[in-house]
Amino acid sequence: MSTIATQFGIKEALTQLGIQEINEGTSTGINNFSSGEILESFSPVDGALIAKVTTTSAADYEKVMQAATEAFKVFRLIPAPKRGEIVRQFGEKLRQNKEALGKLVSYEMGKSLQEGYGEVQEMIDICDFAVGLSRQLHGLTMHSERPNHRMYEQYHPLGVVGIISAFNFPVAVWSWNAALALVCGDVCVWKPSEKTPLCGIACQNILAQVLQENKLPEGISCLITGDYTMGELMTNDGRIPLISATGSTRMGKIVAQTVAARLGKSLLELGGNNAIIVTPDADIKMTVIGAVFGAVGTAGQRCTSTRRLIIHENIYDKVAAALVAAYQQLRIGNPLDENNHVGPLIDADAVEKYNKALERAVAEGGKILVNGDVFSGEDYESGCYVKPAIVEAENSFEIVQCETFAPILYLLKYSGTVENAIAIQNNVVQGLSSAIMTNNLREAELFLSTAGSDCGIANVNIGTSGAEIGGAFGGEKETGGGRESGSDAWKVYMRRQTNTINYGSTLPLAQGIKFDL
Ligand code: UN1
Repeated sequence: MSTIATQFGIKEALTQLGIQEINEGTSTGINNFSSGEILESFSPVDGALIAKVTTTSAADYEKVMQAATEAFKVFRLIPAPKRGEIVRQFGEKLRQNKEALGKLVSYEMGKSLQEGYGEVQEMIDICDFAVGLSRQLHGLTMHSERPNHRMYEQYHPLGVVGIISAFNFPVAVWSWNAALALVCGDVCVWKPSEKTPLCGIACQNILAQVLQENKLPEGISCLITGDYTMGELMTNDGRIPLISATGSTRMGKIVAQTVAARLGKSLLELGGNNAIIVTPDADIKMTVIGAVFGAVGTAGQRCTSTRRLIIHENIYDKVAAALVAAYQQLRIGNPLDENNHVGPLIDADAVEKYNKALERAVAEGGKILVNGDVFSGEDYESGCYVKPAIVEAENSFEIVQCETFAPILYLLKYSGTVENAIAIQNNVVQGLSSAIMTNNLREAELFLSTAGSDCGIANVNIGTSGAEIGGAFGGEKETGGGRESGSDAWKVYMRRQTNTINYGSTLPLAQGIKFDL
């Protein structure tokens, strides 16, 4: 264990979560089996090796799918509220393990400890939501056009749900899918990011304990680890009716096409290019808090991170100055130390993308307002710590049109009415999250109207990130169109069936057709 890991109790956290030096990363629960290559998980916090994982081989994958398919036959017959009880117990175990899991998230992924705990809280919240939902998987009833007939619709479980998740929310995004899928009667096969396999193993261990305590088949929740080739097996697999994938737009396009080729369903939560519009009627103090947290929280590695600020020219200088001053207050360093605001990027590749994006922004004519930098020295040993930067730019810059997973905030100026700002905000290929800062009712309502933001999430006087689990989460355009988490997102995890019952003694046909024999 490294000095930081020892100092911040990572070893104890790993032990509590059942993580050993070498872990079986293929799992259908308690009885793990895996025989693939070794994957090493390094912490971006200090560059230290945390643990090793034996990944899933193609043969292991077959075993997992068989276990999952068998488990579904049992699980689908358990009444939904009883499945909710399983999810309730899982939520309880998450409460008991919140500290340990939050620490592991922070250490393996690099987000601040508070955000690590926040992520586990999202898991607990979605479990609570799913428990209530387990008694509300309603369909509608309709009036039949025929006498003595009744029509209604009902929702049945789909089967095996494949979950492919990203490194930036290594536990919460899985739980949004898994908690809903489980109350819906589905079983889950999860491939976490190869950058955060230990978070996956920790969650799997917690859920597997609940299944074991309830004498349920361990195949109800399966974990597979490895690189994109595992994802390919899943997306091509006709035994998986739904693939829920979170990640880049590039990855999502491949997943969408592969799953569509076999007429499977996919739920995609891909890149964002989220903006906050700041109008002359904005509260500047609130704007600064929302924008800074949105841009530098999780080191700019949320799909909901604020990447663009669209500021009215009359208040542009004032807002820019307030932001520059706020950025001087930021403390960048070990995310386990709660005095720091910003932790490291995930790896060296991300640092390179950050550097390249800043270079390109300048090459395209951008003006640096807050310098970027890569930290070096003893406290930044992993080499992944970067300084959040602010660049004055134009929406038309190629780099501004791209999602760079790093703390780079582009300031864009607009003049005239809010319609102009909305046009800039919508003029990107992505459509996840958006916000407006204004105390002007007309501006706020216009932003939320049909002629307003084209994103899946549109907020007033809040930043772009930090959505609550109760709403449906996802976005339009190249964000992929999927909705996860709250509201009626559960419907995608079930198949809908329309039932018509004739309780009379004749057989009238619909549409008035006569067919007498
Ligand atoms: C993501 O970055 O993939 O709204 C999810 C938020 C978080 C979830 C982000 N609740 O910022």
